[in-house]
Amino acid sequence: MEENKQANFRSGYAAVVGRPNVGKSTLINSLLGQKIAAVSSKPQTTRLKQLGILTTPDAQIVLIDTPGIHLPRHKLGKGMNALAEEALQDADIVIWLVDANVVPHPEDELITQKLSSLRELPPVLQVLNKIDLLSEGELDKRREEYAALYPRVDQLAVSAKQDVGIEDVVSFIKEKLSEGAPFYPLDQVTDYYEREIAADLIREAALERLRDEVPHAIAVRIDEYQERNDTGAFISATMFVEKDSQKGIVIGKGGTMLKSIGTGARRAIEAMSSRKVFLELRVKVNKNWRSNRDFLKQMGYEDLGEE
Ligand SMILES: Nc1nc2c(ncn2[C@@H]2O[C@H](COP(=O)(O)OP(=O)(O)OP(=O)(O)O)[C@@H](O)[C@H]2O)c(=O)[nH]1
Ligand SMILES: [Mg+2]
Repeated sequence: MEENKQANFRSGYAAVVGRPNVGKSTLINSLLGQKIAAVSSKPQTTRLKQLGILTTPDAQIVLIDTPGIHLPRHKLGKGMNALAEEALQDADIVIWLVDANVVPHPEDELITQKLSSLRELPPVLQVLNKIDLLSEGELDKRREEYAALYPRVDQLAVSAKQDVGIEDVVSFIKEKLSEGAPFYPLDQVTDYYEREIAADLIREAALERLRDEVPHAIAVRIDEYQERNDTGAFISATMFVEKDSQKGIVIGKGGTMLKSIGTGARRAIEAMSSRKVFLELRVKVNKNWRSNRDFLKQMGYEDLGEE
């Protein structure tokens, strides 16, 4: 019996791609039933490829979260697109997420192009997200508009935020995967270390509280991450911005903004790690870091500085 089960085990990589802000990271958190990826209402929250590993009794689905595919304006943006394309090349199946509330955008056509240029075309599932925000009639219209972007594409409709339709996505992926052994230990949920997730949760807290270009000019470096058994964890981090004026905005009048970001981030890290956290945050200027290849490398955006 046990052997039989093992023989039918399926495994593979599912790349989750789409325009910025359509809900890719939310979908992955929902599929996993826990928060591993930063989510915010601002586009370009995800900067790196992050794995979300979903293991069930009969399958292991390695979900690849990717930065939103967009029209880039600096080295960081170009590199982010390149990472999303790399994920497409590694994928056994592509989950193409779109926002069902808006009509297709030129950036969606960019995705059609990228898919068409792949040498080996994996199965593609188009997932229409955020259906909690629209009516049945509108959804039918949107299905057609998005289907027109890609010949004979399979579609499902979900609300990643409200966990609606998520099981169907899992079933669809499982059906398309080939038999094979798991790639990762059965209890592993991501390839990120807790400190990397913490850095992203700090950035998420800043993204939610700041406006315009400021939040995107932030990079977070964890300087210290220490377990203190009796009091939880001590984390010290630096938020880098590109200009003095941005530093002022991030700190806020009398330090109120920095305090609010710190409180929000601390709560999110506590929820993620199920223990108390003491968080120390500071802000520094690193002029135009998003175009600085060495700094991008230092920050772990490894290959993002390449032309
Ligand atoms: N109403 C509603 N909002 C959603 C849903 N899914 C995601 N969102 C919201 O959409 C925003 C963007 O979500 P993310 O998961 O960060 O989107 P993303 O595609 O990963 O974005 P990038 O990493 O910036 O490319 C957040 O404010 C989410 O709460 C949904 O099903 N319904
Ligand atoms: Mg994301």
